[in-house]
Amino acid sequence: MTDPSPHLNSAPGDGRTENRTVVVVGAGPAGLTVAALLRAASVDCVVLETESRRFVETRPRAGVIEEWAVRELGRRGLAERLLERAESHEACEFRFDGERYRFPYGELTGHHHYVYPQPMLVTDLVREYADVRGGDIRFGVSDVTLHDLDSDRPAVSYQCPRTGERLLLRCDFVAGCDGARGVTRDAIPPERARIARQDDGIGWLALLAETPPSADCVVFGVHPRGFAGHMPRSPEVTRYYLQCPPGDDPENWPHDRVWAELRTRLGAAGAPPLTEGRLIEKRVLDMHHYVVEPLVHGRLLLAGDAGHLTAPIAAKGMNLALHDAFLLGDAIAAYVTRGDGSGLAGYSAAALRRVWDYQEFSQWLSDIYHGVASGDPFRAGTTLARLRRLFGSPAAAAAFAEQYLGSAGTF
Ligand code: RFL
Repeated sequence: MTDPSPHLNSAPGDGRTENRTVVVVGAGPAGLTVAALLRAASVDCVVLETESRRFVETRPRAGVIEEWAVRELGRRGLAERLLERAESHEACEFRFDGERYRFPYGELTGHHHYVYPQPMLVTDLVREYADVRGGDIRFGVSDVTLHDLDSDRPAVSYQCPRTGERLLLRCDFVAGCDGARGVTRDAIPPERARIARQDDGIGWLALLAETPPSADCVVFGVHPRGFAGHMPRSPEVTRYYLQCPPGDDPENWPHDRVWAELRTRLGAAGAPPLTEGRLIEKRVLDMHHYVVEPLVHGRLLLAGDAGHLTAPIAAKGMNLALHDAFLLGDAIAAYVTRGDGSGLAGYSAAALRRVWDYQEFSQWLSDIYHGVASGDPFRAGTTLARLRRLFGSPAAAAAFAEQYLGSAGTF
Protein backbone atom coordinates (compact mmCIF):
# COMPACT_ATOMS: atom_id res chain seq x y z
CA MET A 1 0.00 0.00 0.00
CA THR A 2 1.33 3.46 -0.79
CA ASP A 3 1.65 6.01 1.98
CA PRO A 4 -1.21 8.52 1.45
CA SER A 5 0.63 11.40 3.04
CA PRO A 6 4.16 12.63 3.69
CA HIS A 7 3.13 13.34 7.28
CA LEU A 8 1.67 9.93 8.08
CA ASN A 9 4.07 7.05 8.55
CA SER A 10 4.32 4.00 10.64
CA ALA A 11 6.34 4.83 13.71
CA PRO A 12 10.11 4.57 13.43
CA GLY A 13 11.76 2.02 15.67
CA ASP A 14 14.83 4.10 16.52
CA GLY A 15 15.04 7.29 18.61
CA ARG A 16 13.69 7.98 22.12
CA THR A 17 10.04 7.15 22.85
CA GLU A 18 7.81 8.75 25.50
CA ASN A 19 4.35 7.60 26.50
CA ARG A 20 1.82 10.43 26.84
CA THR A 21 -1.96 10.70 26.90
CA VAL A 22 -2.52 13.58 24.47
CA VAL A 23 -0.19 15.26 21.98
CA VAL A 24 -1.39 18.71 20.92
CA VAL A 25 0.20 19.87 17.66
CA GLY A 26 0.30 23.68 17.47
CA ALA A 27 0.38 26.45 20.08
CA GLY A 28 -2.18 28.87 18.68
CA PRO A 29 -5.46 29.78 20.39
CA ALA A 30 -6.94 26.32 19.65
CA GLY A 31 -4.02 24.17 20.83
CA LEU A 32 -3.24 26.24 23.91
CA THR A 33 -6.86 26.26 25.03
CA VAL A 34 -7.22 22.48 24.57
CA ALA A 35 -3.97 22.01 26.52
CA ALA A 36 -5.03 24.35 29.33
CA LEU A 37 -8.36 22.50 29.71
CA LEU A 38 -6.60 19.13 29.78
CA ARG A 39 -4.11 20.36 32.32
CA ALA A 40 -6.92 21.67 34.53
CA ALA A 41 -8.52 18.19 34.40
CA SER A 42 -5.15 16.59 35.27
CA VAL A 43 -4.95 14.89 31.85
CA ASP A 44 -1.33 14.38 30.79
CA CYS A 45 -0.46 16.23 27.58
CA VAL A 46 2.37 17.81 25.62
CA VAL A 47 2.20 20.66 23.11
CA LEU A 48 4.51 20.74 20.06
CA GLU A 49 5.10 24.06 18.26
CA THR A 50 7.39 24.78 15.32
CA GLU A 51 7.93 28.45 16.18
CA SER A 52 9.58 30.04 19.22
CA ARG A 53 7.64 31.27 22.25
CA ARG A 54 8.51 34.85 21.38
CA PHE A 55 7.26 34.42 17.82
CA VAL A 56 3.83 33.04 18.78
CA GLU A 57 3.44 35.69 21.48
CA THR A 58 4.02 38.55 19.03
CA ARG A 59 2.40 37.27 15.79
CA PRO A 60 -0.29 39.84 14.95
CA ARG A 61 -3.64 38.56 13.68
CA ALA A 62 -7.13 38.66 15.16
CA GLY A 63 -8.55 41.19 17.54
CA VAL A 64 -12.26 40.60 17.92
CA ILE A 65 -13.46 38.03 20.45
CA GLU A 66 -17.10 37.20 20.94
CA GLU A 67 -18.79 37.54 24.32
CA TRP A 68 -19.65 33.84 24.68
CA ALA A 69 -15.99 32.92 24.02
CA VAL A 70 -14.77 35.28 26.74
CA ARG A 71 -17.41 33.93 29.12
CA GLU A 72 -16.17 30.38 28.48
CA LEU A 73 -12.51 31.40 28.85
CA GLY A 74 -13.49 33.06 32.14
CA ARG A 75 -15.36 29.98 33.39
CA ARG A 76 -12.14 28.02 32.83
CA GLY A 77 -9.86 30.51 34.59
CA LEU A 78 -8.34 31.80 31.33
CA ALA A 79 -9.71 35.33 31.01
CA GLU A 80 -8.37 37.22 34.02
CA ARG A 81 -5.93 39.44 32.10
CA LEU A 82 -8.24 39.74 29.12
CA LEU A 83 -11.04 41.09 31.31
CA GLU A 84 -8.66 43.63 32.84
CA ARG A 85 -7.31 44.88 29.52
CA ALA A 86 -9.76 44.23 26.67
CA GLU A 87 -11.87 46.98 25.21
CA SER A 88 -15.58 46.54 24.75
CA HIS A 89 -17.14 47.45 21.40
CA GLU A 90 -20.87 47.99 21.03
CA ALA A 91 -21.22 49.46 17.53
CA CYS A 92 -19.83 49.31 14.03
CA GLU A 93 -20.22 51.71 11.14
CA PHE A 94 -20.91 51.17 7.46
CA ARG A 95 -19.93 53.86 4.97
CA PHE A 96 -21.53 53.76 1.54
CA ASP A 97 -22.91 56.21 -1.00
CA GLY A 98 -20.84 58.94 0.71
CA GLU A 99 -22.77 58.60 4.01
CA ARG A 100 -22.10 57.11 7.47
CA TYR A 101 -24.47 54.56 9.00
CA ARG A 102 -23.81 53.55 12.60
CA PHE A 103 -25.02 50.11 13.63
CA PRO A 104 -25.47 50.07 17.46
CA TYR A 105 -25.58 46.32 18.03
CA GLY A 106 -24.99 46.77 21.77
CA GLU A 107 -28.16 48.85 22.12
CA LEU A 108 -30.12 46.42 19.96
CA THR A 109 -29.10 43.24 21.76
CA GLY A 110 -27.47 44.10 25.09
CA HIS A 111 -24.37 42.25 23.86
CA HIS A 112 -20.94 43.45 22.80
CA HIS A 113 -17.62 42.37 21.29
CA TYR A 114 -14.29 42.31 23.10
CA VAL A 115 -11.27 43.73 21.28
CA TYR A 116 -8.11 41.97 22.49
CA PRO A 117 -5.20 41.37 20.10
CA GLN A 118 -4.51 37.68 19.44
CA PRO A 119 -0.85 37.88 20.58
CA MET A 120 -2.04 39.07 23.99
CA LEU A 121 -4.46 36.14 24.25
CA VAL A 122 -1.76 33.70 23.12
CA THR A 123 0.66 35.18 25.69
CA ASP A 124 -1.95 34.72 28.44
CA LEU A 125 -2.66 31.13 27.37
CA VAL A 126 1.03 30.12 27.17
CA ARG A 127 1.60 31.67 30.58
CA GLU A 128 -1.38 29.91 32.13
CA TYR A 129 -0.62 26.51 30.57
CA ALA A 130 3.16 26.45 30.90
CA ASP A 131 4.09 28.79 33.76
CA VAL A 132 1.04 28.58 36.05
CA ARG A 133 -0.29 25.05 35.38
CA GLY A 134 3.19 23.59 34.73
CA GLY A 135 2.29 22.20 31.28
CA ASP A 136 4.84 20.64 28.92
CA ILE A 137 5.31 22.72 25.76
CA ARG A 138 8.14 22.25 23.26
CA PHE A 139 8.88 25.21 21.00
CA GLY A 140 11.00 25.21 17.86
CA VAL A 141 10.40 21.55 16.95
CA SER A 142 10.71 20.51 13.32
CA ASP A 143 9.61 17.76 10.96
CA VAL A 144 6.47 16.83 12.92
CA THR A 145 5.09 13.53 11.58
CA LEU A 146 1.98 11.57 12.59
CA HIS A 147 1.90 7.77 12.83
CA ASP A 148 -0.60 4.94 13.32
CA LEU A 149 -3.69 7.15 13.54
CA ASP A 150 -6.01 4.20 12.92
CA SER A 151 -4.65 2.34 15.95
CA ASP A 152 -5.48 2.83 19.66
CA ARG A 153 -1.96 4.15 20.28
CA PRO A 154 -1.07 6.66 17.59
CA ALA A 155 2.20 8.58 17.77
CA VAL A 156 3.78 11.86 16.81
CA SER A 157 7.48 12.17 16.05
CA TYR A 158 9.55 15.32 15.74
CA GLN A 159 13.09 16.60 15.73
CA CYS A 160 14.31 18.26 18.90
CA PRO A 161 15.76 21.73 18.20
CA ARG A 162 18.47 21.45 20.87
CA THR A 163 19.91 17.99 20.25
CA GLY A 164 18.75 17.29 16.68
CA GLU A 165 17.50 13.96 18.08
CA ARG A 166 14.25 12.44 16.77
CA LEU A 167 11.67 11.79 19.47
CA LEU A 168 8.54 9.68 19.33
CA LEU A 169 5.52 10.46 21.50
CA ARG A 170 3.11 7.52 21.80
CA CYS A 171 -0.30 8.67 22.94
CA ASP A 172 -4.05 8.03 23.09
CA PHE A 173 -5.10 11.12 21.13
CA VAL A 174 -3.56 13.65 18.76
CA ALA A 175 -5.16 17.11 18.75
CA GLY A 176 -4.39 18.68 15.36
CA CYS A 177 -4.30 22.40 16.14
CA ASP A 178 -1.54 23.47 13.73
CA GLY A 179 -3.48 26.01 11.72
CA ALA A 180 -4.01 26.39 8.00
CA ARG A 181 -0.42 25.51 7.05
CA GLY A 182 0.16 22.64 9.43
CA VAL A 183 0.66 18.95 8.76
CA THR A 184 -2.15 17.25 10.69
CA ARG A 185 -4.91 17.91 8.12
CA ASP A 186 -2.73 16.30 5.42
CA ALA A 187 -2.41 13.17 7.54
CA ILE A 188 -6.04 12.31 6.81
CA PRO A 189 -6.24 10.09 3.73
CA PRO A 190 -8.28 11.91 1.05
CA GLU A 191 -10.91 9.16 0.95
CA ARG A 192 -11.61 9.56 4.69
CA ALA A 193 -12.64 13.22 4.76
CA ARG A 194 -14.20 15.72 2.41
CA ILE A 195 -12.65 19.17 2.10
CA ALA A 196 -15.24 21.71 0.94
CA ARG A 197 -13.56 24.80 -0.50
CA GLN A 198 -14.67 28.26 -1.56
CA ASP A 199 -12.54 30.92 -3.22
CA ASP A 200 -14.08 34.39 -3.44
CA GLY A 201 -11.51 35.42 -6.09
CA ILE A 202 -10.69 38.51 -4.03
CA GLY A 203 -7.60 39.69 -2.17
CA TRP A 204 -7.28 41.91 0.88
CA LEU A 205 -4.22 43.94 1.68
CA ALA A 206 -4.00 43.45 5.46
CA LEU A 207 -2.26 46.36 7.16
CA LEU A 208 -1.23 47.19 10.69
CA ALA A 209 -0.58 50.88 11.24
CA GLU A 210 1.26 52.41 14.16
CA THR A 211 -1.43 54.98 14.73
CA PRO A 212 -4.45 55.44 16.98
CA PRO A 213 -7.84 54.43 15.59
CA SER A 214 -9.60 57.12 13.54
CA ALA A 215 -13.06 56.17 14.80
CA ASP A 216 -14.35 54.66 18.05
CA CYS A 217 -15.46 51.45 16.33
CA VAL A 218 -14.96 49.06 13.42
CA VAL A 219 -15.72 50.82 10.10
CA PHE A 220 -16.64 49.03 6.84
CA GLY A 221 -16.19 51.11 3.69
CA VAL A 222 -18.30 49.73 0.82
CA HIS A 223 -17.00 51.65 -2.17
CA PRO A 224 -17.00 51.29 -5.97
CA ARG A 225 -13.15 51.17 -5.85
CA GLY A 226 -13.31 48.22 -3.44
CA PHE A 227 -13.82 47.39 0.22
CA ALA A 228 -11.85 49.13 2.98
CA GLY A 229 -11.91 48.26 6.69
CA HIS A 230 -10.81 50.07 9.84
CA MET A 231 -10.42 47.94 12.98
CA PRO A 232 -9.15 49.46 16.24
CA ARG A 233 -6.66 47.14 17.98
CA SER A 234 -5.25 49.33 20.76
CA PRO A 235 -4.77 53.05 21.51
CA GLU A 236 -1.52 52.87 19.48
CA VAL A 237 -2.27 50.35 16.71
CA THR A 238 -5.02 50.10 14.08
CA ARG A 239 -5.68 47.37 11.55
CA TYR A 240 -6.78 48.41 8.06
CA TYR A 241 -7.85 46.34 5.08
CA LEU A 242 -8.00 47.27 1.39
CA GLN A 243 -9.56 45.03 -1.23
CA CYS A 244 -7.00 44.27 -3.95
CA PRO A 245 -6.52 41.71 -6.72
CA PRO A 246 -5.90 38.19 -5.32
CA GLY A 247 -2.20 37.39 -5.14
CA ASP A 248 -1.26 41.08 -5.45
CA ASP A 249 2.26 42.03 -4.37
CA PRO A 250 2.28 44.14 -1.15
CA GLU A 251 5.14 46.11 -2.74
CA ASN A 252 2.55 47.51 -5.17
CA TRP A 253 1.15 49.36 -2.16
CA PRO A 254 3.60 52.05 -1.00
CA HIS A 255 2.69 54.20 1.98
CA ASP A 256 1.16 57.10 0.01
CA ARG A 257 -0.98 54.85 -2.18
CA VAL A 258 -2.31 52.99 0.88
CA TRP A 259 -3.35 56.16 2.73
CA ALA A 260 -4.83 57.83 -0.37
CA GLU A 261 -6.93 54.74 -1.08
CA LEU A 262 -8.03 54.40 2.56
CA ARG A 263 -9.08 58.05 2.60
CA THR A 264 -11.12 57.60 -0.60
CA ARG A 265 -12.81 54.34 0.32
CA LEU A 266 -13.53 55.29 3.94
CA GLY A 267 -14.54 58.85 3.06
CA ALA A 268 -18.09 59.93 3.98
CA ALA A 269 -19.90 63.13 4.92
CA GLY A 270 -18.89 64.19 8.42
CA ALA A 271 -16.32 61.39 8.86
CA PRO A 272 -13.29 62.40 10.95
CA PRO A 273 -10.01 62.44 8.96
CA LEU A 274 -7.83 59.32 9.12
CA THR A 275 -4.75 59.60 11.32
CA GLU A 276 -1.87 58.46 9.14
CA GLY A 277 0.96 56.38 10.61
CA ARG A 278 3.79 54.00 9.81
CA LEU A 279 2.68 50.68 8.29
CA ILE A 280 4.20 47.91 10.42
CA GLU A 281 2.57 44.97 8.61
CA LYS A 282 1.54 44.72 4.99
CA ARG A 283 0.46 41.39 3.48
CA VAL A 284 -2.02 40.15 0.92
CA LEU A 285 -4.60 37.58 2.03
CA ASP A 286 -6.67 35.73 -0.52
CA MET A 287 -10.29 35.38 0.52
CA HIS A 288 -10.64 31.62 0.52
CA HIS A 289 -12.31 29.25 2.90
CA TYR A 290 -12.43 25.48 3.55
CA VAL A 291 -14.07 22.99 5.87
CA VAL A 292 -12.82 19.45 6.57
CA GLU A 293 -15.64 17.02 7.23
CA PRO A 294 -15.49 15.16 9.57
CA LEU A 295 -12.93 16.76 11.86
CA VAL A 296 -11.97 13.35 13.24
CA HIS A 297 -9.90 10.58 11.71
CA GLY A 298 -9.20 7.66 14.04
CA ARG A 299 -7.41 9.14 17.06
CA LEU A 300 -6.67 12.45 15.32
CA LEU A 301 -9.04 15.33 16.11
CA LEU A 302 -8.67 18.61 14.21
CA ALA A 303 -9.47 21.95 15.85
CA GLY A 304 -9.31 25.58 14.67
CA ASP A 305 -7.82 26.60 11.32
CA ALA A 306 -6.40 23.10 10.84
CA GLY A 307 -9.97 21.89 10.33
CA HIS A 308 -11.61 24.94 8.77
CA LEU A 309 -10.53 28.28 7.48
CA THR A 310 -12.66 31.36 7.21
CA ALA A 311 -11.01 34.45 5.76
CA PRO A 312 -11.10 37.39 8.20
CA ILE A 313 -14.21 38.89 6.52
CA ALA A 314 -16.41 38.51 9.59
CA ALA A 315 -13.65 38.18 12.24
CA LYS A 316 -14.72 34.64 13.08
CA GLY A 317 -11.62 32.39 12.78
CA MET A 318 -10.24 32.74 16.29
CA ASN A 319 -13.71 32.47 17.77
CA LEU A 320 -14.25 29.19 15.94
CA ALA A 321 -10.83 27.98 17.10
CA LEU A 322 -11.86 28.65 20.70
CA HIS A 323 -15.27 27.01 20.20
CA ASP A 324 -13.61 23.82 18.90
CA ALA A 325 -11.10 23.91 21.74
CA PHE A 326 -13.76 24.10 24.47
CA LEU A 327 -15.64 21.16 22.94
CA LEU A 328 -12.50 19.10 22.32
CA GLY A 329 -10.76 19.78 25.64
CA ASP A 330 -13.93 18.87 27.55
CA ALA A 331 -14.54 15.79 25.39
CA ILE A 332 -11.04 14.35 25.84
CA ALA A 333 -11.07 15.14 29.56
CA ALA A 334 -14.46 13.41 30.01
CA TYR A 335 -13.19 10.32 28.18
CA VAL A 336 -9.88 10.07 30.00
CA THR A 337 -11.13 10.88 33.50
CA ARG A 338 -14.63 9.29 33.46
CA GLY A 339 -14.69 6.97 30.46
CA ASP A 340 -17.48 9.12 28.96
CA GLY A 341 -17.03 9.02 25.18
CA SER A 342 -20.16 10.98 24.23
CA GLY A 343 -18.35 14.29 23.78
CA LEU A 344 -15.77 12.71 21.50
CA ALA A 345 -18.45 10.93 19.45
CA GLY A 346 -20.33 14.20 18.95
CA TYR A 347 -17.31 16.51 18.64
CA SER A 348 -17.12 16.89 14.86
CA ALA A 349 -20.86 17.47 14.35
CA ALA A 350 -21.10 19.92 17.27
CA ALA A 351 -18.07 21.94 16.12
CA LEU A 352 -19.13 21.99 12.47
CA ARG A 353 -22.60 23.35 13.26
CA ARG A 354 -21.07 26.65 14.33
CA VAL A 355 -18.41 26.48 11.59
CA TRP A 356 -21.01 26.28 8.82
CA ASP A 357 -23.15 28.95 10.43
CA TYR A 358 -20.17 31.34 10.50
CA GLN A 359 -19.09 30.38 6.97
CA GLU A 360 -22.56 31.25 5.71
CA PHE A 361 -22.47 34.63 7.47
CA SER A 362 -18.98 35.32 6.06
CA GLN A 363 -20.24 34.62 2.54
CA TRP A 364 -23.20 36.92 3.06
CA LEU A 365 -20.93 39.65 4.37
CA SER A 366 -18.43 39.09 1.57
CA ASP A 367 -21.22 39.79 -0.94
CA ILE A 368 -21.97 43.06 0.85
CA TYR A 369 -18.34 44.16 1.09
CA HIS A 370 -17.45 43.36 -2.50
CA GLY A 371 -20.71 43.70 -4.46
CA VAL A 372 -20.52 47.41 -5.18
CA ALA A 373 -17.02 47.06 -6.68
CA SER A 374 -17.83 43.88 -8.63
CA GLY A 375 -18.30 45.75 -11.91
CA ASP A 376 -21.76 44.18 -12.15
CA PRO A 377 -24.43 46.91 -11.80
CA PHE A 378 -27.10 44.37 -10.87
CA ARG A 379 -24.98 43.00 -7.98
CA ALA A 380 -24.11 46.54 -6.93
CA GLY A 381 -27.84 47.36 -6.78
CA THR A 382 -28.76 44.35 -4.67
CA THR A 383 -25.78 44.98 -2.35
CA LEU A 384 -26.96 48.51 -1.62
CA ALA A 385 -30.51 47.21 -1.10
CA ARG A 386 -29.21 44.76 1.52
CA LEU A 387 -27.30 47.52 3.27
CA ARG A 388 -30.30 49.85 3.34
CA ARG A 389 -32.47 47.05 4.70
CA LEU A 390 -30.10 46.74 7.67
CA PHE A 391 -30.81 50.34 8.55
CA GLY A 392 -34.53 50.32 7.66
CA SER A 393 -35.81 47.02 9.00
CA PRO A 394 -35.58 46.17 12.73
CA ALA A 395 -35.98 42.48 11.89
CA ALA A 396 -33.04 42.57 9.44
CA ALA A 397 -30.97 44.52 11.99
CA ALA A 398 -31.72 41.99 14.75
CA ALA A 399 -30.73 39.07 12.51
CA PHE A 400 -27.48 40.77 11.48
CA ALA A 401 -26.60 41.65 15.08
CA GLU A 402 -27.12 38.06 16.23
CA GLN A 403 -24.83 36.69 13.52
CA TYR A 404 -22.24 39.44 13.86
CA LEU A 405 -22.02 38.77 17.61
CA GLY A 406 -22.29 34.98 17.25
CA SER A 407 -24.76 35.12 20.12
CA ALA A 408 -26.95 32.16 19.08
CA GLY A 409 -25.08 28.97 19.89
CA THR A 410 -24.12 26.19 22.22
CA PHE A 411 -22.20 28.25 24.74
P1 RFL B 1 -3.01 29.27 14.53
O1 RFL B 1 -3.22 30.50 15.32
O2 RFL B 1 -2.55 29.40 13.12
O3 RFL B 1 -2.02 28.37 15.36
C1 RFL B 1 -1.45 27.21 14.80
C2 RFL B 1 -0.09 27.00 15.42
O4 RFL B 1 0.49 25.79 14.91
C3 RFL B 1 1.86 26.03 14.59
N1 RFL B 1 2.27 25.01 13.60
C4 RFL B 1 2.83 23.84 13.93
N2 RFL B 1 3.18 23.33 15.13
C5 RFL B 1 3.71 22.09 15.15
N3 RFL B 1 3.95 21.36 14.02
C6 RFL B 1 3.63 21.84 12.81
N4 RFL B 1 3.87 21.10 11.72
C7 RFL B 1 3.06 23.14 12.73
N5 RFL B 1 2.61 23.92 11.71
C8 RFL B 1 2.14 25.04 12.24
C9 RFL B 1 1.88 27.46 14.10
O5 RFL B 1 3.18 28.03 14.20
C10 RFL B 1 0.88 28.12 15.05
O6 RFL B 1 1.50 28.59 16.23
O7 RFL B 1 -4.35 28.38 14.46
P2 RFL B 1 -5.56 28.27 15.54
O8 RFL B 1 -5.06 27.98 16.92
O9 RFL B 1 -6.51 27.35 14.91
O10 RFL B 1 -6.20 29.75 15.59
C11 RFL B 1 -6.83 30.29 14.46
C12 RFL B 1 -6.67 31.80 14.46
O11 RFL B 1 -5.30 32.12 14.59
C13 RFL B 1 -7.24 32.43 13.17
O12 RFL B 1 -8.47 31.82 12.85
C14 RFL B 1 -7.47 33.94 13.33
O13 RFL B 1 -6.25 34.62 13.46
C15 RFL B 1 -8.26 34.48 12.13
N6 RFL B 1 -8.42 35.95 12.21
C16 RFL B 1 -9.40 36.50 13.00
N7 RFL B 1 -10.20 35.71 13.75
C17 RFL B 1 -11.13 36.27 14.59
O14 RFL B 1 -11.88 35.51 15.24
N8 RFL B 1 -11.26 37.62 14.73
C18 RFL B 1 -10.46 38.49 14.02
O15 RFL B 1 -10.58 39.71 14.20
C19 RFL B 1 -9.51 37.94 13.09
N9 RFL B 1 -8.68 38.74 12.38
C20 RFL B 1 -7.54 36.78 11.48
C21 RFL B 1 -7.70 38.20 11.59
C22 RFL B 1 -6.52 36.25 10.67
C23 RFL B 1 -5.69 37.09 9.96
N10 RFL B 1 -4.68 36.48 9.15
C24 RFL B 1 -3.32 36.85 9.21
C25 RFL B 1 -4.96 35.26 8.43
C26 RFL B 1 -6.85 39.03 10.87
C27 RFL B 1 -5.87 38.51 10.04
C28 RFL B 1 -4.99 39.45 9.26
